[in-house]
Amino acid sequence: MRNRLLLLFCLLPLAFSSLGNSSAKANEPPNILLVVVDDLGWADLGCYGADLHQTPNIDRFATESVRFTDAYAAAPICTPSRASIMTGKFPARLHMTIWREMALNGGVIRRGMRTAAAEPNLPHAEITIAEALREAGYYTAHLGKWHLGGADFYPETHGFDLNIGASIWGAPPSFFYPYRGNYKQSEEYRYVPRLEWGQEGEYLTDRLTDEAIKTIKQVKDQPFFIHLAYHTVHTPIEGKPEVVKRYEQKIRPELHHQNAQYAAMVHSLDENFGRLLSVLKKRKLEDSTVVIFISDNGGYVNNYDKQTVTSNHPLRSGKGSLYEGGIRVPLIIRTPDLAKAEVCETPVISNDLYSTCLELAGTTGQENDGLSILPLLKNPQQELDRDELFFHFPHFYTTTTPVSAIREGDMKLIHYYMDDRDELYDLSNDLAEANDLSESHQEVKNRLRSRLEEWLQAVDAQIPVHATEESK
Ligand SMILES: [Ca+2]
Repeated sequence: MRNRLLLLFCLLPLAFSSLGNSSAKANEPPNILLVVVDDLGWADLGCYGADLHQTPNIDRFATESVRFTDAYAAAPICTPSRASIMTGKFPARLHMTIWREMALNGGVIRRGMRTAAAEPNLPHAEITIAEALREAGYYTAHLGKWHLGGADFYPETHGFDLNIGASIWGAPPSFFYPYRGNYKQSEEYRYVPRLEWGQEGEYLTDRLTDEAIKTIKQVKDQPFFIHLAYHTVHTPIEGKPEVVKRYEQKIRPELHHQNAQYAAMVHSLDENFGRLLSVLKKRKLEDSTVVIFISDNGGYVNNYDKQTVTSNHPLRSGKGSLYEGGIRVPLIIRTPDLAKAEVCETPVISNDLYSTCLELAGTTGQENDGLSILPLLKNPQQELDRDELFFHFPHFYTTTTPVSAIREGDMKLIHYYMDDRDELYDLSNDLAEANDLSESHQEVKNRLRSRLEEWLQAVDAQIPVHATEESK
């Protein structure tokens, strides 16, 4: 892998010069707008088959872009997935496998198993995507959710010129100004930097978009990297009342999606993404801006306010799980000069965004576990020089017990630590992971299991242990 990465870095200048010359500023690094949505499920958008949610702006954007069917978040929850985007590394290698509040507790014993210890903060030794881009002359802005550490690890300490809204918290207590609401679990005030001044009734998704538009307008004589990390569609599930009403009228028993509040959140996300795109158009920045749209993990399938939040149908399970519903996410990328209106089925992973963005910018960052997917943006029918994807979530969540997984081609093995059990699925004909082949395909199972073990060792993954074995 290391040799491959070094080779990739050597080829970077060549790749960049062949990006295309039709843009107004040929051979100048493009602006990069990276939109990360929180907990948006694979099936939550119209262009991915949503049946209740209406997302005309994102759907239209997909027709101008490459839409990935097999894109993965590197983890089934927020913090590790976001760390993978910032560093290009697997969360297992970073030891960032759970959110900060849990990581601060150390490994905890549940159901007789001690979960892995984890790193609560994004280490400063990492060269983040923002640091590498700033070094290359970019203006770097973070807006919205961060969740990668305490105040000493905020975006401004990790290469961002601007931080709007990032704090230690993973979610606002309310999506309505002043965004702290009546937080039920504690009396704490969740401070949200630079969003202090607002209007009564103001909605966080609108506000973050306003701030992003202001940022786009303010950047002069520099390409920009804007990391717009919407808090939506994470809990609390709160849509705008007038939009919720509209979706309440549309719900039918046969639909997979049944939550009007959530549908309204997705609707507002789409509306705001549309606003961003029209600002780029109006300011004639379309020819010089790469737009990337991704979610940080699968859709949340638990209840909120006594109602199921979303469905990832046809995928199994959701956030927290290593079944497809927990890790497969929407990913859509629009480049000025490369492929349009294409669908790419090659598996890619959130770590890949690091090398992809840096290659687009004509620069390099640190050695990492991802690959630039620029070849797929030129020709979406291509394959990447990579046989496997790996996942490691050594913790409990409502949807899972501690677990690791490997996907090789269409075969996927999931290993559960509590009962030392493997499941094997063929995604080519069993997207729902309903038909466990571990008994009938022992040879494949054993091979994938040993590849998984090799990888866990290679990245120094923290492994959960049975509490009874600790004293041995
Ligand atoms: Ca998330």
